[in-house]
Amino acid sequence: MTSSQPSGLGAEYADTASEAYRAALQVIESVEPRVAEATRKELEDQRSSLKLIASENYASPAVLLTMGTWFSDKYAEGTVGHRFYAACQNVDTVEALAAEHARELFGAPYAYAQPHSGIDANLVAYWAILATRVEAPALAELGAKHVNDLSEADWETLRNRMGNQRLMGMSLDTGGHLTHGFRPNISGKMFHQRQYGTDPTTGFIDYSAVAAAVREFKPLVLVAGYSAYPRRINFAKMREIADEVGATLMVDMAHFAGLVAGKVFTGDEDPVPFAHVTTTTTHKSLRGPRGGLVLATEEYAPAVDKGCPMVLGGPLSHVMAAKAVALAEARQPAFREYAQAVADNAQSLANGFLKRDAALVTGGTDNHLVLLDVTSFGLTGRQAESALLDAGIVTNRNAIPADPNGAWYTSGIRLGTPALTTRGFGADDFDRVAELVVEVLQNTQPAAGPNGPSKAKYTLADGTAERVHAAATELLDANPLYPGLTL
Ligand code: DSN
Repeated sequence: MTSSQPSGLGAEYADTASEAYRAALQVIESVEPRVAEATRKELEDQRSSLKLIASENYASPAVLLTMGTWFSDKYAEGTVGHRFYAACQNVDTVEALAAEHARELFGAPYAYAQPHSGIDANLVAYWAILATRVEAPALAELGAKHVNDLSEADWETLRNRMGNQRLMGMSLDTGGHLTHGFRPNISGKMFHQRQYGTDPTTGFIDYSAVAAAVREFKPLVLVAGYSAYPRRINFAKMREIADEVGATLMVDMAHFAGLVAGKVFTGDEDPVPFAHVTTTTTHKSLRGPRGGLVLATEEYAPAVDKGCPMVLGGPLSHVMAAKAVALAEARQPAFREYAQAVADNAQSLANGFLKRDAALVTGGTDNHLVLLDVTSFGLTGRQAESALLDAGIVTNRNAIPADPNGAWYTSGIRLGTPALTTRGFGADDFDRVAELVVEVLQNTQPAAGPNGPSKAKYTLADGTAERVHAAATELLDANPLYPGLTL
């Protein structure tokens, strides 16, 4: 990186990036013009909408450009220095750099940069936990080094043991993720699963209730982390709870990794010192390329390191290179300012809703997201999401605890601050965003479909979409996406 502080959107090298993108699009256009056109259009669309999806962000042009190289052409199954293919020396360099930056940034003993996504990272972690906690001791007990050395009967016994372990994670409707043991997901099928929720009155995690549930169920894996819980977690407490029953604590910090990297979450709120295995995506609040990471203690590192080809297909070396660049950016002091602004802006967004009498799950936030309960507007999440989109506000519908409309239509809207904070939005801008969201929802009415009441149909009062879109455009123009970048 240069000695100047990167803005996050590459304003300091915008002219060079513009030349690079113009040339790239010209080359693409010569082969398949429709792809070049869609690529240009995607930038226009992202520039002209209020992106409030809590899991999205804008990576720097340095990160994006790193992905468009010949690293994509290389197979490199295996791990650094131990590949199933020849000529992987440059892949080794970028993978080792990504892992080094991740270890330094998060203070982790070991980092694995290969997962293609957060779900992949969680699958790698689950297999690593099973391999470390179940497979390795069974092999030792049977005096075998490798599963191929086992008799058919012993192998069957081991397979049964591997397939009969227990996992406990936060339920989907209270903010957990599909991969935290939701029964229809593979995580809920490969393990016997049980879920913990939040306090029905406050919406907060009740640690004594989690402890009681864990004591009763005695999981091998206790998962902490969330996709839609608007509060911080005390990981010291979660580790205590896990230790009481000898469970492995796995933390999925995909949503808040940027706040950990930026030292907003420290002490008991930093999962890395407490978790045996920590997983994350790299493209959410961490502001990197689309992908995943696993951090682990020395105990779990050897099994995680076998992630490819155990669980993962060939590593995306071009994306690992981009992870190295993004993690180098996240180690700059400016990233701490960014992370603090993400949290401050979420406060402002939450206060903006509360002062306009909109209901928030848990009554507010202390991370990067808010979960708006849209039942007070007489709407489903699906109706609210669609009406907001009509006005150029991109959010996603999300279940709320004990959601009466289920996981498809939902009763909530999840909104996050990482992306617009990268654009430069401040506290006042987020107050205005809350005002615009409320204006849309107040002007939206449920409508009937051909067969009667519908959870998807709605009408938006005339002029609302245009009025709100114009107001949003003022905010967007004041905080341009990729300033100086011209195609
Ligand atoms: N899709 C991510 C999110 O939006 O939270 C999690 O998988």
